Amino acid sequence: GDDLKSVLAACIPAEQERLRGIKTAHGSKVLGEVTVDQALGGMRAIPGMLWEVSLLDAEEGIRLRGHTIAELQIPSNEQADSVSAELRRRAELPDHVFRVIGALPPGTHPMTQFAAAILSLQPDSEFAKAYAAGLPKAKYWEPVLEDSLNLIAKLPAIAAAIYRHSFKGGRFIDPDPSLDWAANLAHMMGFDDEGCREMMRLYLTIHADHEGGNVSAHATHLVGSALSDPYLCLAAGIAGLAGPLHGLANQEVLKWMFQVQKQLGPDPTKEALEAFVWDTLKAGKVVPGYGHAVLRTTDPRYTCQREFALKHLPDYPLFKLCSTLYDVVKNPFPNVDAHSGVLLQYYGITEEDFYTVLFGVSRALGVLAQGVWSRALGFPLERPKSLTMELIEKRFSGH
Ligand code: NMX
Ligand code: MLT
Repeated sequence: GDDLKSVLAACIPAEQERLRGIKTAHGSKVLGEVTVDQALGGMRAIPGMLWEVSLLDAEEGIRLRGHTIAELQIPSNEQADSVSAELRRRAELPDHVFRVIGALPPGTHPMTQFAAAILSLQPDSEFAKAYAAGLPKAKYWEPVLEDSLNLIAKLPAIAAAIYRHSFKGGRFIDPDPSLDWAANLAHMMGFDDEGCREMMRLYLTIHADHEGGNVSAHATHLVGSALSDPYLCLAAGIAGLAGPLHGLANQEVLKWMFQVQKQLGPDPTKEALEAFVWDTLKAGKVVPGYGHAVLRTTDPRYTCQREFALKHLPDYPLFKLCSTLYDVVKNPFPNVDAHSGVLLQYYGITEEDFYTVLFGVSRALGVLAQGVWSRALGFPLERPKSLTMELIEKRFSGH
């Protein structure tokens, strides 16, 4: 068959063999040295894990399985339809998930609701059950794939339920079985025009993966290395994505832009905007959406959203503000989060506290796909070495 599981089953043995070959031929070679600065500086650029789904280059940006963002037209129509059908079959959300979301105190941040809803599905984990029943290691990937597909299939309904609960008085909308995964998310949130659907497809594609070291991917990966099931892993990743230096930056960008509009009007001059940026920096705050731990160029995910905006909303005032900001800040360069909220606002998704949930729905694709590979390739428990200041002092100051 050419369903996902059969395709994977057919290519896993060769990849396992490849990994064994790398270990045998190169296992004792040196990948890099680690400086004290790196140990103190958030482990930036230390090569310490495998991540097959995507690879980031500081100058070029992300490649997903070797393809740049601009080249992403991958599946054939039949492949896309088959995955859509597979997800549709698994999409129904158990009633208790709505009750869990509804039971949280009013005002609970959508990302907290998201993590709680994901965890509330964990009792359904096939992997956890199979592991407890003594599943052999070579078969781990099979229930991990099941769990991952079940979870990915349910994420649009979870996200839409959080949206409707938080902002639309809790009136939920049923999925439309004729729609694809992304369009159904827009539909269940209450947005049915084709432009919004197309924006959602773009959004959910470009946020899917950004190699293994970013906070959400690494958190998911780390927890998975303990053989926690995909529900537990994704909840960990989502908790990391909820931080303002990571995924929550897309919410922060909008709050910041609204402050600009409030103080400077809808269409500020470059000079006024520059002064506003300086005020932000002098107040000891970051300019959200700008800068990146790895990228040293404009994020191609930003560029493709800009191209979408130039085509569909060229005269939208918030897009113009976003463009002027680009001209003013330039360095550090804008990342994906500097643009995404502008598109959402245009199509009427105006509640910026919700934006990181959409990032998370997309990010699940990459981190859960890698989770399947991590188990298929038998990756071990992650356990890097930590140090104390005393140890570093003793080692380098000769006492
Ligand atoms: N505003 C103000 N200062 C900044 C910014 C910014 N947007 N970006 C970097 N810097 C500063 C940074 O604090 C550092 O200062 P210092 O040397 O005084 O500590 C200096 O510029 C060099 O920073 P880098 O080493 O290039 O970046 P680093 O790896 O430390 O930080 C981020 C990366 C993403 C944490 C940082 O750029 C930032 O806080 N950006 C704003 C938040 C944001 O947009 N995050 C989203 C990232 C994408 N995502 O979705 O996860
Ligand atoms: C991401 O998409 O994860 C962000 O750009 C952050 C990162 O890569 O570190």
